[in-house]
Amino acid sequence: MDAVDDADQLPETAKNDVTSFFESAPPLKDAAETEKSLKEFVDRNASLSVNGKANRVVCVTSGGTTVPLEKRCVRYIDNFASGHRGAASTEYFLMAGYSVIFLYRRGTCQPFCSLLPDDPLLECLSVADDSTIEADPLHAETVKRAITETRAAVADGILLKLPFTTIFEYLQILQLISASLRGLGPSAIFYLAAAVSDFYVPWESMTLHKIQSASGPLDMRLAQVPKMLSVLRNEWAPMAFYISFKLETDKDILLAKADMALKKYKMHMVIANELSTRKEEVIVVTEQEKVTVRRDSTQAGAEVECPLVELVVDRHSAYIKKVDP
Ligand code: PAZ
Repeated sequence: MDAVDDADQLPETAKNDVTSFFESAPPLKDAAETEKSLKEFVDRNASLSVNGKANRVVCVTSGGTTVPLEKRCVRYIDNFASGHRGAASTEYFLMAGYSVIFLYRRGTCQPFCSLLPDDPLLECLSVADDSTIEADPLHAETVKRAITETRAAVADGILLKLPFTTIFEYLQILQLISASLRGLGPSAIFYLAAAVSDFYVPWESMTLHKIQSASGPLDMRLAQVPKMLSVLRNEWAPMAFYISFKLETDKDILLAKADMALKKYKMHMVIANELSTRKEEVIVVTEQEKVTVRRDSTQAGAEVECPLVELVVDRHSAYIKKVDP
């Protein structure tokens, strides 16, 4: 039977699904190295505590997870996420005094790099007469900012960047992050902006070699990714402040789906957005309110993440006051 008496506990089947997902996943490369950097990062931020309260840390997830179809992966299922939301939000959280664990899809947008052209290596660098390489004057300021801001944040121990590609890596690293943030209690935020696959091919049923087209049309059954948000929220780091995102292309179902996620996963905030307008506006859904947050279109370069992060910081402060006065 699925149901349990205590609403705060997860049904046994959900826990078993999660356990078997992790047991059958390929081992995470560099797991020990990731754990070590997380420990150093969190210890450092705990030591930066003010008035006995830990420094605030946010885990921002960004970009989309891939679903490999072969173990020696040639083909995979992917999604549209560019990582802009996560990268821009990271900048605003850093400006607001938070430390950020940036869990991002390899190759997607990076904090402080949004103004760089598409091919920064070829477009931002030029070769001088004496063959030295220099920044093209047109992009010099942007390049300088990207390098200095990123390096300073990493060197100061307030930005930790952790890359993922597959759904397996994403969930494994998220579990490590939650274990290290658990001790920070309400000072930690999970800001889950990544677009995470709902379906996957379990590792044990995946073919080793490239799928051959000679065998005719591909008939493949995908399993459902276990509802990791429940486990994260209820078991891995239950005192943290949770913000998940809900993306739809049909605006008629968007708010109902966001409301459902709020209740089902006991999120503190769900950010509802539509694919085509996601850079212009989002709707912040909480138990008490629905607030539309818009980009300031009168300001060149203004981003919706600026007022959005401001609102999140405000609600997080109220949460900390409530649970840890
Ligand atoms: O990465 P991006 O800036 O292109 O897009 C951001 C987003 C739409 C992926 C994010 O706002 C979001 O809604 N993430 C959750 C998607 C989902 O419903 O799974």
